[in-house]
This record gives sequence, structure tokens and C-alpha cells, in this order.
Amino acid sequence: MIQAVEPLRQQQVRLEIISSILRAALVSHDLGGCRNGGYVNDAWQDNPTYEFFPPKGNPVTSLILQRTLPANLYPLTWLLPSGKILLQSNWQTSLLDYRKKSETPLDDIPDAVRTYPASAGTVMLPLTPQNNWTATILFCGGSDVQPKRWLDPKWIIPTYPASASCVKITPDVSKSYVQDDPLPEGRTMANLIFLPNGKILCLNGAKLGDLIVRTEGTSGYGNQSWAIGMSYADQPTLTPAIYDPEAPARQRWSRDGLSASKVPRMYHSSAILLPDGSVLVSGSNPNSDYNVGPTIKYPTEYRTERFYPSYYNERRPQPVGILKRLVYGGPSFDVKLEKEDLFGDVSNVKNASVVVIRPGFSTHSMNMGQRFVQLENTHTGYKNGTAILHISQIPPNPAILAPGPAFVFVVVNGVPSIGVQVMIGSGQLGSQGVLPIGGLKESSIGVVDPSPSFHNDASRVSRFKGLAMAQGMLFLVLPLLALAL
Ligand SMILES: [Cu+2]
Repeated sequence: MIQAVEPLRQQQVRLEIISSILRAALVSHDLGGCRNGGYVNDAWQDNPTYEFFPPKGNPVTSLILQRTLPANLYPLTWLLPSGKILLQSNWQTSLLDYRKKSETPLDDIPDAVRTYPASAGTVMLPLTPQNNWTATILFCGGSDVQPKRWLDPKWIIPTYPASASCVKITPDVSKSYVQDDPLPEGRTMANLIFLPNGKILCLNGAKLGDLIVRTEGTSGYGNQSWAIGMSYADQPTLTPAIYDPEAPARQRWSRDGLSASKVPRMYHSSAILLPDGSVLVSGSNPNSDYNVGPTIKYPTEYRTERFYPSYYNERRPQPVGILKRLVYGGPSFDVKLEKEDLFGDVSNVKNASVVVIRPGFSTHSMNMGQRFVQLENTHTGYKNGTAILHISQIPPNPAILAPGPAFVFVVVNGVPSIGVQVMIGSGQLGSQGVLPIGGLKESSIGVVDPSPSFHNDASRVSRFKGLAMAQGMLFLVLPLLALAL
């Protein structure tokens, strides 16, 4: 029997799950877990329920969690723009309407288990004006393991190949998965991290290889004779890959210009986008407690690294006028770009986008709270080479981006500005004020003169002060609206 060493107490598991889900408009919500711990769950200690914070009565039984032993720990969850929650556990998928406390089964996920300990990389693809902020969830890697095998004493886990399969689902539109371009190699324990240019960095997990030399193993650890130290995984994957959701099929994954790390990062590794557009990479400890020394193949890892995307050393746009708080709907706001911000050619303003990224936080291949929302924008480009972006607020639906902090980037020709930290909505759990979305000026280029308000700094400041004041007033009104609702 596979010995579980890691204590996954119920409360720990639940706490880790909380932020993956709502932090939403109304409540936070946590689910699943077990009472003691283990490599995988079992009926004796299973806790297939969910509950709310602030509390809303007794825990509610989740049917999908009941049905998906033993790989139902760390269920994968996303709040969808419809307000429902996608639940993915072991081979099954459900749509949870938490208000009605009802679950609707969707199709089984193809090719591989994606939940811990198979541990696929997962991400909600960018929500954009082009897709009308409709959520598609991408699952990459994991392991093709049938339920009985998890507890098979003859199963030598770190020799078992990881999956390269990528599939995606758009749960508010369809109950079925579709195949996407596979990973360049099998991978378990990947992190999928948003870059401000709309691409997704895949890194961590286990070895550079191809379909012959595959990444092997799973998350978790234990002290069997076949474990490597205590690691259930082997052949760390050291070279990242980048996924472009906008690229045509069969061209979405790229490794152009990417070099390998020297640091294996497997179980208990992590990564997060930084405001300057680089990615902080850390962790890996496929062992119990603290294990270092020359005899340990995969020691407790204290080295950290930064991943620098290709745009890192470019001259960055320096937009002026990003608001400190974004709200759900309401009047648009303006941001100014100088000639240099447009790389000397005002027509590049057509390639400018404004994105809000919540980097979230990651552990066990789950990126809790990670979200990418592109705002709608139009532009006015002037003959003197400068331009104004007219930018909508967050769409009037807190389920698209729950209240709380996030970064705003202005991206020109794929080169992002330094992220500005902003607050979304009230920043608190609870009802959010929602207004109809304000109109945007029509786009134009070659306008003779910049508007006088941008000719000098004083008038520019007063203009933005004016906007900030208008927004401040909005906030006085919003609680009243919320009360009224
Ligand atoms: Cu763990």
C-alpha cells in the first residue's frame, strides 16, 4: 500500500482552495479535502463537502467530490462569468450553481487526470472583448491513471509517464472538452503563468525530453524503496514553453529562444508574475520536512530564479493616467502615450491593449485567483505622434474579476508597461456596485492637435484629478446602490 507521508489536514486543504474559487461578488467558498492526509484520499477520511465564508450554515455535500475518490483532493475550481463554478475532480467535471446548491455534470475530461497528484497545469485563458469575456479553461499535462491504480502496491510511480495532452472547455457555452495543441513533452506539476502580452508561460514540473524520454511520476511523496529520496517524480522538466492562445492550431506552443533552468522544480514549486513582467520562480521539496545534502537527489530548494521574457529589455511604454481603482462599469477613462511609448509610430496605437492581471498564488500546480481581463479600448492618435487610449472600466459583472488587488499593464506591440497596482471594486467580499458600461469615443488617427488638456502637465493633472474625483463620487454612490439592491 502506498504510504502517505504528507499531512494534508482538512483545514489546510480547505484553506488552500478558498481563493481558487470565489473571492467573488458575494461570498467566498471552500470545498473538498480529507480529515487526515494521504497521497490520495479514501472513503474513511473523505470530506466531500463545501461551505461558505462568511458562514452560511452547515457544509453542503458535493456529488462530484463524492463520486471521484481517490483523486479528489485539490479539486480544480473556477468562478465563471455566469456566476457558476466549474468543478473538475479526477476524471469528472461539474458545473456548480452555489446559490441553488445544485450540480450539473459535464463531460469527463479526456486523456488524463488533471487534479493532484496527477497535477496538470491549468489556467483560465484571457477574458477579452474579442471573446466577450467568455471563460475557457485550459488543462495541460497530468497523468493517465485509472482510479484503482492509485492504490496498487505494485505501481512504481516515478517510472510512470506524464501526459502531454492539452484540452479545454468553455463551460458557460458547452459541456464538452476540445483538444488543443499538446505540450512539447509530457509534464506533471506544471505552472501556467500569465504574461502581460497575453501569452502563457509553462514551467516547472519534471525533464527536457521528447515522446521517448518522458517526464515521469506525479505529485506527492513517500518513503517506498523505489522513491527517489522521497520523490514520486523524476526527470525534472527544465525548459519552459510558451502558449499563445491567439496562434493558429498546431502553432500555439513555442520554445524559441527559451533556455533551460539548472534547478529541478517539482513537488511544492511555485511561480508568479512580477509587476516588471518577469516571473519569480521558487520552491521544490519532494520530501517530508527539510532535506539537503550531497546524497539527496531532489533536495529542499531554497534558490529562487527569475524568468525574463523577450520583451524584458525593450523600452517600456510609460502610460500616464492609470486609475488607482477600477470599478464595474461606469464612465471610461483616458490614458496618454508619448511618441516613444508608440515606438515612434502613432499607428502602433492600434496595437495597444490594456490588461488587468491578478497574479494569484500558486502551489501544487494550482494557480489560485489567477485571472487576465483585457479592458475594451479605443484610441485617438495625433499628428504630433502622441495618442490617447480611451478605456472602459471592468465589465459590469464582478464574476468576471472578483474584488481585490490586481495589476494594470498597457501593452504596445507586445511590450508591456510596468504594472500598476490597482484595486478592483470595493476590494472586499460583499455586494459590489455595478453600473452600465460607459461609451467609448470612436477610434481615429491623424487628428491635428492633441486636446489642450494634454498640452501641459498642470492641465493634465487637473484633468486626471477631475476623473479621480468623479470616481470618488461614484464610490459614494455605489454603497447606496448596493444597499438599494
Ligand atoms: Cu503538498
